[in-house]
Amino acid sequence: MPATQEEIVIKALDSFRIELPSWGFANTGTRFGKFIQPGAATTIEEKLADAGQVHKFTGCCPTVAVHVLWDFPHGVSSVPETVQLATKYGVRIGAINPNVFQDQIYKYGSLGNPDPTVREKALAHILDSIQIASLTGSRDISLWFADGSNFPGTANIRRRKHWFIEGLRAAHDRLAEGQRMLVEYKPFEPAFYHTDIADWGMALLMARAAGPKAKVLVDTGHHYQGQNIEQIVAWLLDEDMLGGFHFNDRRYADDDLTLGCIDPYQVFRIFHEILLYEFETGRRADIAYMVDQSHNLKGKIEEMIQTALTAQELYAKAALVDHAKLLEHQQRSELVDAEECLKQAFATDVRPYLRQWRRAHGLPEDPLAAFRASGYQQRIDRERAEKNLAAASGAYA
Ligand code: PSV
Ligand code: MN
Repeated sequence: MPATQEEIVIKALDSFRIELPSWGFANTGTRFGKFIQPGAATTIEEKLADAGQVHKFTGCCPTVAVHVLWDFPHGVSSVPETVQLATKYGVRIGAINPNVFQDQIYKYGSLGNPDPTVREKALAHILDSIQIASLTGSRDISLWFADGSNFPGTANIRRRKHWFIEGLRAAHDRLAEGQRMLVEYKPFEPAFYHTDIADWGMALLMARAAGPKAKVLVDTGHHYQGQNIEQIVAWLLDEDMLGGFHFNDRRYADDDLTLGCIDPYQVFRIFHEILLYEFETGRRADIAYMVDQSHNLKGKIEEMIQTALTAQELYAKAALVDHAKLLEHQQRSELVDAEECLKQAFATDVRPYLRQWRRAHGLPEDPLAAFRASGYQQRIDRERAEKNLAAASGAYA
């Protein structure tokens, strides 16, 4: 007997988890300035506590990605305490993000810097991050490089490519059993002429050159306008090279807006390609779903809850595509019927099934309302206001 919609959605939700970024709870802004929120997190403890709230009310965000410089300013020595804090707040440490873009030495790049001493420092920081990952029990080391140049002729593009391969290989060699290296790409910003790892093809090539534990990370905001992201996803899946996502939405560039706020059908199509791949191959796609957003204006915890709920909803809708029927229509080039398979699933109201899943897991049916009623936000607004206002001119914390 074919499974009912309800059964399909419940099964899909049982397997769906999405990782929160620690930096999504901190004060962030644009290059024009930051609007400080009284309750924003300024320490790793506060970030983990806030992430714990999101998981407590949604039940689908058990892990938190951390950024080494922002979250482990004292390096490896602060790791055991951080792991304990995560446990205290009901979450685990997820992907480890080295930071080789913020220090002054990285003005002209990190692994792509013409100065070998800077390349060595960048590599040393990545190796420290791998050690941190071993101590936190994290599987993924997530690498994003701001490297690039602003003016034609100023950087040797081919030499930098070789230095990148050299550095990534050296880092790959130090990965422990079961660890992975995720290589993220981005077409521009902060570099505005060339970026060393600018697109999925370059990231794929770098990951292949680094070694078998390296995969590509797709940040949905890191594409040119109009680019077909789900095709990139389908190709990477087919090459067994898709390692994870940084989810966010955008209207113009890397806007880091709430997942699905501008184009929910885009997110649905990405999930659809993954689930179709799983249906056709009979294999579970081994992907780290993560959020990478900058909550400049909305309440940070509220926006994160909204994100998690939207991700669940769009994943559930994608699970409702009738894959067997779709494949037949595709094979016969029955265009309208094939497209309708997607549109019907996307139009289905899955919210009653989501509420049912939450009830079955002892979660509130409306996590956002439950969080608001809990008084947590009011409490942290009170407790953290003074510190936040004092730090109003600081950098990312
Ligand atoms: C860069 O824009 C990026 O997407 C990378 O993933 C960084 O780690 C993250 O944002 C933090 O700002
Ligand atoms: Mn990202």
